[in-house]
Amino acid sequence: MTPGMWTGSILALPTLALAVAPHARARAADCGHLPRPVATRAVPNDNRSAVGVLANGVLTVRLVARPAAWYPDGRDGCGLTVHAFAEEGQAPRIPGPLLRVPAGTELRVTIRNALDKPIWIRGLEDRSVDRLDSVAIAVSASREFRYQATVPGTYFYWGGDGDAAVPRSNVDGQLVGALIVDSSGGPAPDRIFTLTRWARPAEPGLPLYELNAINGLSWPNTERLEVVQGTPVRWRIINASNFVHYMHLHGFYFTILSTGNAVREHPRGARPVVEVTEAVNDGGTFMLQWTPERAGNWLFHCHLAIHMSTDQRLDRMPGARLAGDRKGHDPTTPMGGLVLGITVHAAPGAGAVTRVPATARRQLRLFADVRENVYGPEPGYGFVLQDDGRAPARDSIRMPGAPIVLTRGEPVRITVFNRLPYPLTVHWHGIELERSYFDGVADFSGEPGHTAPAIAADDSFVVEFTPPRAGTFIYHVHDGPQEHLVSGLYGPLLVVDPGSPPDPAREHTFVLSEAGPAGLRVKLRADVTGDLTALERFGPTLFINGSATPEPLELVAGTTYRLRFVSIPANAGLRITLEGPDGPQQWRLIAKDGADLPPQPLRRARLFPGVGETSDFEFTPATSGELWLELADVVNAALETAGTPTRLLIRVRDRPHPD
Ligand SMILES: [Cu+2]
Repeated sequence: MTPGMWTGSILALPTLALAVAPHARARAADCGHLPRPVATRAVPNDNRSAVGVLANGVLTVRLVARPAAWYPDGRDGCGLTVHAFAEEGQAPRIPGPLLRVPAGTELRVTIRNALDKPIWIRGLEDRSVDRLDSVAIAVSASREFRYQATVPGTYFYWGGDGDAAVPRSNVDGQLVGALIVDSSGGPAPDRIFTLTRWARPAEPGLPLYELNAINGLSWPNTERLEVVQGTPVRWRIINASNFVHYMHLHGFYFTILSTGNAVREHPRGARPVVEVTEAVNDGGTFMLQWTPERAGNWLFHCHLAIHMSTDQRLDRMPGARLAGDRKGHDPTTPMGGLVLGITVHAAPGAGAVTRVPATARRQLRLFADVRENVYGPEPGYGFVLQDDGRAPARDSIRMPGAPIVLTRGEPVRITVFNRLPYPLTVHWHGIELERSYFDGVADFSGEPGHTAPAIAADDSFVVEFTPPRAGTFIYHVHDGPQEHLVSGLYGPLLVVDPGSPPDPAREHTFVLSEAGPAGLRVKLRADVTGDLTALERFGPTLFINGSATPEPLELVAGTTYRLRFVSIPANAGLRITLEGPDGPQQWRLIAKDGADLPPQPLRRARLFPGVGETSDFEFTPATSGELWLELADVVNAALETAGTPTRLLIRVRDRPHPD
């Protein structure tokens, strides 16, 4: 959705060699692959309390930049030596101490450099400027930053080597802190979540590796949020890293109140976007608000498969004893990284969810199947709906999964049969489920003490819900190795208004994904080596509707179509364009993530779909001729593409004349 984001290199190439028993479980983490940190342990910072002394309109703070031992996987996890900020005389904090003041406050922030190199500080100045200055502090020197904070907003400050426009993912990647300037009305109750990143320095022979954290911690050690049903929640998200993230909320829509970066915040004003996934660029910020209307356990996470995978945990990095556990399902926690768990407690007096008897529900039977040798020697997976009295053959797969078409307000009961050789989870992406038990996060969805397990091999699981909103949604495997997703475990989920079934003559759905596990790996390898020619040699690395060579489509000139785009790659940055011989076509965005939008202008037909976003457009081809829908792989922050795009030919016919 958001142009300007970047979606290039995913710096992790998991080793595939070592296999461990699927139920192997580290007690204390095995950290022999990492040097033992020697610095003082950093305290994870939940950004709840600001530091400094505020008196007579002046905030006085003394900070020190120093080495710190960071434990993103919690007390018993592995540690890294990084650079971090501390209050003078206190333990270092990751992320750094929160600075929070009312607009008009004078800040007097002293920073002492206790690192063994000079550092450049950014972000400690008023936001009446267009770009931030870097201010150097020599080794062992101190410097006072003194200014009046006049512009309210969600900002951050950071240290690093010279010209870094955003914090890098090197040893300085945790040398960042949130800086909030509240408007004169005072702060609304909120929470602040800072996303930071670390990547292992490139070394010959070592696979590149990255990890990401929320307020200094990686799932399952991230804070478990406790909120009360019916009470609105307001969060400020600060992407203090050099990579884009696609932040997705389960079960609820949120409203974007503002977006911005370290310099500027833009309120969204009268026409806020309502959605379930927000792309936040490197160095970007956003503020969201949502109301947890339904009790239970829910998630907020980055939808990049790699950023929510166990690879994010230090005891799973390449070279670690547990590395390479790619095929097995880890029952203790099948995720890691940028994942927050939220428990919504029932409001006092809130009634139970009304139960609709199974017999009053529309019944669907959905099979997860496997077929050998679909991607070369590798199997393909797929979701198949039973459409007559008999179960489909065990090796019948569909790419992408069978479209599931539901009716708004009609209770449905979907029995999911797992015919894969390992446990399965299915998430109903964008659906406002009444009960989190059906949400598809293994051993988490449900209520504390009553959670849904993964669906075991050759077992089944019944999912019940009543979709309250018509739109374009996704269903997909949730936890587990990203190879499962890209091998076919995703499909479009359409909800239509009662009495308006989808009109195949007037609407088309395009599911966008990676070209199977080989396509995923060639991309990861190209990212790691920086050698994009591997992409060229491979051919198309992306699928439109499960194919790198999709069938042509026929449209009729002068007819208005609804085009639904479902973006569900594991990690790829995508660009969609619709062009004819005379150049780009024009279309009108009508819905995002399944939520209808207020009237939008006609725009150039180009889209940078984020991972886990859906977009619906209206398109009216003007004249007969040939058009191309092109799906390309975005490889850098400048939104440049590389490799062989996947193209779908659209033949536009003249409207038949009545004669
Ligand atoms: Cu991410």
